[in-house]
This record gives sequence, C-alpha cells and structure tokens, in this order.
Amino acid sequence: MAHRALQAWVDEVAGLTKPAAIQWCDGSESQSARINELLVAGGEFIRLDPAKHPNSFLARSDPRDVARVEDRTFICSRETADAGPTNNWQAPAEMHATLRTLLSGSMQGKTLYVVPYIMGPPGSPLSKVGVELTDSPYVVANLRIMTRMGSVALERLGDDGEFSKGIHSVCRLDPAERYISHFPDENLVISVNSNYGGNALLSKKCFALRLASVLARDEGWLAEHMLILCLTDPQGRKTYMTAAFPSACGKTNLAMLVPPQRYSDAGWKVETIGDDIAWLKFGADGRLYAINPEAGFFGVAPGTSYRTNPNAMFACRENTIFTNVALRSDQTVWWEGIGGPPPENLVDWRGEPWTLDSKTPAAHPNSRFTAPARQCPCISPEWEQPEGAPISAVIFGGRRSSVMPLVYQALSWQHGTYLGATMSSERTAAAAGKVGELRRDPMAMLPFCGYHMADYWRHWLEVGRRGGERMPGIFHVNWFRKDAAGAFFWPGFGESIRVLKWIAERCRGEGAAVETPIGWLPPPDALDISDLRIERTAVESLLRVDRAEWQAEVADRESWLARFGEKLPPELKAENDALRSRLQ
Ligand code: GTP
Ligand code: SPV
Ligand code: MN
Repeated sequence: MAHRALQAWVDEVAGLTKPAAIQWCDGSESQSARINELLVAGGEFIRLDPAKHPNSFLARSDPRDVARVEDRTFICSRETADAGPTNNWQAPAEMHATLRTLLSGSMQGKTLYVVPYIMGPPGSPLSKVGVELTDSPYVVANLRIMTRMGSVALERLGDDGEFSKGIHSVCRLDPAERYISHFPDENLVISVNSNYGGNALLSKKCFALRLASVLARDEGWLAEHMLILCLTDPQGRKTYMTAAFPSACGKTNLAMLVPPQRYSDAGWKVETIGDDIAWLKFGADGRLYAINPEAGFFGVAPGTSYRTNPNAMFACRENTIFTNVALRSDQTVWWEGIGGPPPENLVDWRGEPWTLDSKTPAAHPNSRFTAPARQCPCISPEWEQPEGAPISAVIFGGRRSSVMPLVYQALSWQHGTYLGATMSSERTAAAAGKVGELRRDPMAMLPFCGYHMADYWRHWLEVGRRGGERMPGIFHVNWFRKDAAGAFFWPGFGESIRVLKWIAERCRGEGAAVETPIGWLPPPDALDISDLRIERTAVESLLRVDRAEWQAEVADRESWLARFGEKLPPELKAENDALRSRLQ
C-alpha cells in the first residue's frame, strides 16, 4: 500500500475499533464469493434459487433498522449557521467525542473491511474516490454492486490522491445511539448503529450527496438527487434529462421507462444513465454535463413488476441482493405489487409465516433490490462516458394528490430554481416518519443537502448565471394527482413518455404552450394522448390551475421561505411575490 495517508487512517481507526482482522477489498470475483459465503454461513444472507436468481441473496435487516433516519442524521459543520434550519447540527468536537466512545472497541472479534471505491466512471475527470471502513460484510457486498470498488479505486488514488472518508460500525444497532454524522470540513462521514441502505452504504447519500454537495458548492458544480435518462425520438434525436423526485416518488421508474407499443413502433426509446444521483458540471462548451456516480441500483421493490418496470425486473434477476422482501417456498422473492396474488407459504420480511389474513405487508414498504446497473436492458451505451451527458431538461416533481398539474415549464432558470426550492411531496416509507404527510422537499434534497439550504439555492442561482443561455430548461411534473375517489388521474409509468415528449419539444423551442400564472402548460392537444384511454375531463383535471388552491399554496410557500431568514436569496422571495400578483 503506497498511499501513506490512507494506511495511517486505517491504522488509526483500527486502533480505536480493535478489529480481529483487517481485510482490503480488491473487488475481485473470488473475494466477493467468499464474503457472500460468509454471510450465508452466518445466516445474514439466504441464497436464492440458483437457477431463477443466480448469485442472489435475501437479507433481512433488524426490524428497527429499515429506512433512513433523518432525525439521527447530523451535519457537523464548524458553525450551526453552515448546516442551516433544515439539518440537525452538532459541534464537530462534541460529536467526535460521542462517536469515539461508541466506536471504541466496536469491531472486537470482527473484520474491518477497507473498501476503496470510485464514484463515477473510472476514466472520468468528474469522478471521485471514497474509502469506507466497515465491519459489515453486508455493506461490502452491497458496495461491490453500487460502486466501482477495489483495485480500480486504489489505482486511481495512487500515492497521494484525495479521497472521502467513511467509517461505519454496526455496533448494537441501537436506534437510540444511531448517528449518521457528516463532517464536511474533514470530508468524513461516521455512521454507527445502523446497517441499512443510505445509513450504511456511505458512498450513496452520505458521500455522493451530503459531502459532495459541499464540494460542488466550493468547486462550482452540482451534486443532485436526480435520475439521468436519454430520450430518443423517431428522427434519432437524443434529449438528455435529469429529474429530481423525493425518495420513493418514481425516479427509478422514470429512468427505465418502457414506451407503450405505438411509441416504440414509431422509434421512441428511453435509456437509463442513472436512477438516483447525478453530478453535473460545465463542459468546455458551457453546457451542463451529468454523470451517474453509482454503478448499481438500490431500488424500491414494492410496486415493481414486469408490467410497471420490466427493466428493473430483468436487472435484478441475478447478482442481486434483496433486502426485506418476502421469501417464497421455491427460494424466490415476492413483494406487494410484483403482479399476481400472494403465493402460498410465504415468509414475510421479518422471517415470519405470512397469510392473506396478516395485518402487515409481506415485504417491507421500503424493501429494496441492489442490482448492477450494467444488467439493466435499457442501460444507455453512453452511461459510462467519461464526459457525461449534455443535459437539456431538469425536471422536478413530487407526490401531490392535488393542486400540482401533470406538467409545466418554468419561465426561466431563476423561476425554475424557485420551483425547486418550494417543491413539496407526501412522505413515503423511504425514511422513518409519518407516511402521507405533506412536506416541502426542495430539489428532493431536504434530507441530503450538506450545508445551509438557502446557500444551496444561492449556488443554484449562481450556476444559472454562469451557464446563461446554455442552461437546461426546468420543468415540474406530478404523476400522483388524484380524483375524488382517491384514484390517480394519470396512468403513469410508460405512459409518462407523452410528458417527456412535450418536454423534449419545448427544449427544442417547439411544442405548444400556454402561459399561466404558474408557468408554461401544454394545452390538452399538445400532449400526445389521443390513443390513451383517459377521459377528457381527467386530462382537464390534470392540467387545471385552480386560483384559490394556488393562492393557498403561495401563502404556504411564503412561510416556508421565511424560515430561511436573512440568508434567503432575494430572487426567490421576488419569484413568490410575482406568482402571488400573477394569481390576482
Ligand atoms: P428512491 O430510490 O427512494 O430514491 O425512490 P425513486 O424515486 O427511485 O422511486 P421509485 O421509482 O422506486 O418508485 C417508488 C414507488 O412509486 C414504487 O412503488 C413505484 O411503483 C411507484 N411509482 C413510480 N412511478 C409511478 C407512476 O408513474 N405512477 C404511480 N402511480 N406510481 C409510481
Ligand atoms: C432514498 O431514500 O432516496 C434512497 C434509498 O434512494 S437510501 O439509499 O436508503 O437513501
Ligand atoms: Mn433516492
């Protein structure tokens, strides 16, 4: 090991946590197989049917450890003001003291795995290296799918390359002592007492969003909770888009959209570049280019089926880890919404027998599959392109059962930044908390911004000024508007290509739009829905901008923006005032 600073840090952490052994992860097939065997032997992994799901496993997490925990997530910047009103803050020295106590001897009798990884394509100037030290072989197995892990990362690091640090210890999984702590000034995350998803796979939300958003602010780029897709039209023209929806609001599904028959026959195609995180930087031509820093999908299982998302179903056929789904008697997996009735002899995510009379779902609502991106049939051939994809449209969206129309376009980058800043969505099972409750989730980054949210908005405005005319168009979508009976007006999934088509047209300066107080909306005939079995009145409801509802929305946004006090960029207050007067 030639990287002295890395070796010294590993020694230091081992000195504190006292592991029985230290293992450097090289990313090889043979090492991965040994770790999987170890997990099977220890009962943490159940091997699935090797014919139906080759090299795939089911993992069950502690029932108290099934989602991200926002109230146990901390941004320990030097000053409280740097974390802002939407993050939990604690002084770095205090938090370090607390964590030192919890980590002291926490790896006794266990192996400390050193996991070097690259976020982004290996040859890309946009990529960055991270190293996670963990005592969880489950985390190692997941990181091998989610990142480019092992020797490839050490090579990039060389003797003295910079890297982001992550320390993770399972400890006793005690929810009361759970800390997901970020130290932006040290490019460091420390996570204890959780072994779940975004809490434990430190490459993902901790590094690629919370720490990276701070690096992005300082270096003039954007680290975002966004999918990246490529839409190809019948003329072969490609439009690259990113979309920020809050957790469990449809990013993976939109990124892997399968067009309806009429569209695919005509030559329309959607290809995936990323499904959760985008790093966007200016290219030499002054446009924004996006890379997917990840190498796999950590996708929501429930609701995923051959009907809704066949690409995800094919992606997770082999070399996949399923977490907290139900197990069928033939050693395959099951979850709510996979298609068809529940089979006999199902075992639920807790390992208990499950029947139709059971009061709780068989799969946890936030159960997930970890699958290699390269296995996705619709993965873009350009997905590992070092320079990234030139972005024409940025789409915001959320889960709103009322008020928000199916789609509209922002009047400018500044107006679009305001749309992002005031985004809202009904809460999902992806984080602990009350499902269904409406909350503001700016740019889908509320749980993931590593610094003061108002400074983040200022950064967005600055990036927009720098890019000028070359910035992408900004749009807002909502697949989740409901009728009086509580049913979705919009069929969603593959049918949403009709909305993407309009967005692509708008990006080329085509496509009809009417200016409304909230922005540009498609007139009903501008959406290509003639063959869609949907009532005219439903379309009208989907595109309705109700003045009274919007006036209430503006008032609520006013108090939301007021929370940011002095730091609120005046441009955003001005946009809210302008919307209020347009609504009069
Ligand atoms: P994270 O991985 O948590 O960031 O979630 P995500 O944004 O990738 O969400 P995902 O695509 O996994 O969708 C979450 C849930 O919403 C799943 O149960 C989907 O089936 C459902 N969903 C996705 N798209 C649509 C849609 O267009 N309409 C409806 N009704 N449901 C959808
Ligand atoms: C999300 O919650 O937005 C996820 C899952 O993508 S996790 O990795 O747990 O953050
Ligand atoms: Mn996510």
